[in-house]
Amino acid sequence: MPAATSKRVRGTQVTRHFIIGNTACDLPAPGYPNPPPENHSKGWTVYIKPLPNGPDMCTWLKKVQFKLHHTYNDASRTIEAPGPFEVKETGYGEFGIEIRLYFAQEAGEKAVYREHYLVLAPYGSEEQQAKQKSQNLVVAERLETIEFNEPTIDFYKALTNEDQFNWLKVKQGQGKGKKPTYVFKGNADPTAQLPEKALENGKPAEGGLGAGGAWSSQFERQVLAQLQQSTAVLDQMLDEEKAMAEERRKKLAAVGATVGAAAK
Ligand code: SLL
Repeated sequence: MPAATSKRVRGTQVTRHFIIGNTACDLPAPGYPNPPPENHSKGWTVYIKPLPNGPDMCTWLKKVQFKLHHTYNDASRTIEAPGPFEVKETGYGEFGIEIRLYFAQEAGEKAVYREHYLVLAPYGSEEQQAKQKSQNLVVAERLETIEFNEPTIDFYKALTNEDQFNWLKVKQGQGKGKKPTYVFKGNADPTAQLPEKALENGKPAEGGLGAGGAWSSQFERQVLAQLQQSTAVLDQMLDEEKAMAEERRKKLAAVGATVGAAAK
């Protein structure tokens, strides 16, 4: 019999945004073994992380399994909450990393699958590539979304609890014998929504949208607009394809009619 806690909140949906990505650099580099393993020219870190002012991921995420290329020892790496949900490695080549997200017990949800293709080489415009080379840092990230449909009552409570923003707080000015107070750092409000404008270090970003850890609903709309544009192109191709099919059908019918008439 299902536990009472598995009852679901009908007609409710809770959305969580998060980031999947990797950083990469040429070796040797700080934080990676020096000298690097033989033939390993790159250091990289693949990760799942929350939005800069978003809720704690551990409210919904229990563990993450990263499946690396088979050339790695122990290719399957599992990181338990509280994380950080990341794998730091060295290597020579790019490959697709299979990522499995396991949800908190009370979610009562099956694990979901995502993939991230490791990016090791500088990319983008010439200017962007020059910047990545001079900083010896490539960052390849994308925004991901998970929808919890009709969450269980316990899970819904966790997803709506203020405590999930505690990780954004810092200890402030405690005097001797006084209880420390915790306040939010940065000047952007904690929220589970995407900020309207891209944020960088808690401030509205000046640079490109979605670049360098800046995520916003403005960026989301931009991606949507691009998708709509691609859809329009596909629709047009489909229309053309249909018109050509109709043309072929007419021609065939005409041929059929001629053959039929000749047979009489
Ligand atoms: C390629 N598709 O052929 C890629 C393969 C291999 C990744 C990438 C080293 C692992 C190790 C490594 O970088 N493997 O030696 O531990 O280019």
